[in-house]
Amino acid sequence: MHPMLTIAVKAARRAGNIITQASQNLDLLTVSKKTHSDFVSEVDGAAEEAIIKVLLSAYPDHSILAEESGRQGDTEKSEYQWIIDPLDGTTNFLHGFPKYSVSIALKHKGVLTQAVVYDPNLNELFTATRGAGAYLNNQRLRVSKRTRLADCLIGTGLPFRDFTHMDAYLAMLVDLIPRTVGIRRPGSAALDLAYVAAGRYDGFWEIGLAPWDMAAGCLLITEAGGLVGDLEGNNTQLESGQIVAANPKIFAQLLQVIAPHLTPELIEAQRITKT
Ligand code: 2AM
Ligand code: CA
Repeated sequence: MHPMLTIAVKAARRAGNIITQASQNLDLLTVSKKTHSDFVSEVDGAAEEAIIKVLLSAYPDHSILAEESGRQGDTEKSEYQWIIDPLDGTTNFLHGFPKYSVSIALKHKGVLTQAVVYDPNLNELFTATRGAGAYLNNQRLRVSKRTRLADCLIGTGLPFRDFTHMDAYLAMLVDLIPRTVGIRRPGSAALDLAYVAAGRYDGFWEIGLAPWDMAAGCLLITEAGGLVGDLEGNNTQLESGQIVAANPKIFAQLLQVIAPHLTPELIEAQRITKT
């Protein structure tokens, strides 16, 4: 295992332990609201602190982009940036709904090179190193082999905070439901993307994500032989927050169903981030 991935795994497991311990006493948690239906607990903060401590004690010069504490370090000076979501699926966690994960990715000179998504409930550790493949625990991952959208299980996320694109999103959903065998919405985007890498889903799409929700999942998918892009298939997903991911055959078919429902506003969001 690449030494930087080993450190990331150590950090993810440490965060996982904090989260699991707290999950046994959910009633004791102090919860606050960031915005509408966007919650944060002290567990998010404690897990993030533990991750950053492990990463920075190994690599003190690296910079950080993390969900709760934002940016740390100088991205101009450091070639390395860790992108961290300490608890992806906080709402699920707070409800005792066991679909949440820890997500840690590393960018080197702007390119994703290491990825970890850890599910503490199933003890599933998804890892990837650029050029060296994606793994679930010690098993090599490949995206699914399905070639017809009609045979596919597709994951998504419903808008929960920003409802600007609700109508366009619902039009995509309505169009996709009868064209697939089913749509799922568990609520941890990082874990959903890991499931695309593992071939559990054949594809996934969502609007309005943050880079820490997606960074690790994107590398897992490409290293498992899948494709990731924005709603037009371009490479702006980390900036625009609009993402489509799938095995290579299904990727094109998903884009085709989504295309008629793209609004000027959705396209504009992808253009702005391209430059
Ligand atoms: P978070 O728990 O780290 O905030 C899925 O739609 C993504 O949106 C998740 O990765 C989740 O990340 C985020 N999210 C935040 N609030 C949510 C909510 N109320 N319902 C669903 N997802 C939410
Ligand atoms: Ca998240």
